[in-house]
Amino acid sequence: MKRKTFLRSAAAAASIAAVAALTACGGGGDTGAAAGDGGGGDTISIGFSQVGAESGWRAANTKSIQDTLTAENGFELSFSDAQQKQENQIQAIRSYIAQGMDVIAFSPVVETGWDAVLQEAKNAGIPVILTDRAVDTEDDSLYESFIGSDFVLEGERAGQWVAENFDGQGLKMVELQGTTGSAPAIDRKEGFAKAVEGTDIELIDSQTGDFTRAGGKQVMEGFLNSHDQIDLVFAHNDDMGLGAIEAIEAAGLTPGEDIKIVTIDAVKDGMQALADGKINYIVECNPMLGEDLAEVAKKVVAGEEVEKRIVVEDAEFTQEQAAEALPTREY
Ligand code: GZL
Ligand code: ZN
Repeated sequence: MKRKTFLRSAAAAASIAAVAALTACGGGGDTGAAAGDGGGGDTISIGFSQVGAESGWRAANTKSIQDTLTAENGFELSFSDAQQKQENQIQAIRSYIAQGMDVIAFSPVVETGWDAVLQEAKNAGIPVILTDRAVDTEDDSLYESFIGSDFVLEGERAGQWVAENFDGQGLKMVELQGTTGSAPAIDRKEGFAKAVEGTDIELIDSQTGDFTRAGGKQVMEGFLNSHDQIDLVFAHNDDMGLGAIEAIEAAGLTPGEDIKIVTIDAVKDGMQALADGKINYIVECNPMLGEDLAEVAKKVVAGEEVEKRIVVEDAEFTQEQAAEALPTREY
């Protein structure tokens, strides 16, 4: 049978031309052969596994990453949303390894269970950058850098404000924890508890609302049903605080007055509730990590030294400060 040599050779010629064009446009003698090379010359291929879309903070963080890791900034971004499931993140990281990305970055939904997949990335010669949340690992050579906030300090700052303003009144407090096992939930709880040690504020209940509004509302409804005195809510993020406000109002109480609320994040909706007097204090958690990630990724690909831990600045807001800050707030 006549073989389709013509078509095959035409196809072969076309693909050779295509590869030649690619490497030609790559300039700088880029062979595209190096492990993990996206093939496109000085464009950096980066795979990013995001926790999910659980909160206003996460939306702002995703926007910061997608607005910065753009083609005009020299990146080819592959972005995936794990719907807050660790197995989805591990799957995404494995696919980035298989695609031979130049860099992999992710925000680990929980602290533990990453060593195996990080070792696979290391074996493939693909550097990994952590953003936002940290991992607990014995071997910190498994990632190049962590970029994010100091969550223990955020918890401490929220606790200090509560201690300064509410000690000595015999207040009873409930806590809406973030995602179980996540660095922000573990560290914010630790920092806050340290700051209120020695005060007469009594923590009467604590449960996870998984960083979502719905979770915060549901858990707060439960707290209101099972406790006859609640004076104060510490919510690990604004979104759970906003859910708690809905539950408190549904119970005929006034949030910010009958029940004081302190949260962490300072996203727009939280700051609006703060300005409206429904929240009493917010410690910021800066979600704008895109610029730092882009800078660290470029250095890592260029083989330059990068800092192991890059801590971003967080502010804090009273109700008056929120009203002032809102008009110009970026997120
Ligand atoms: C903190 C981040 C947390 C936010 C929540 O850096 O991981 O996850 O505080 C978000 O709003 O869901
Ligand atoms: Zn830890």
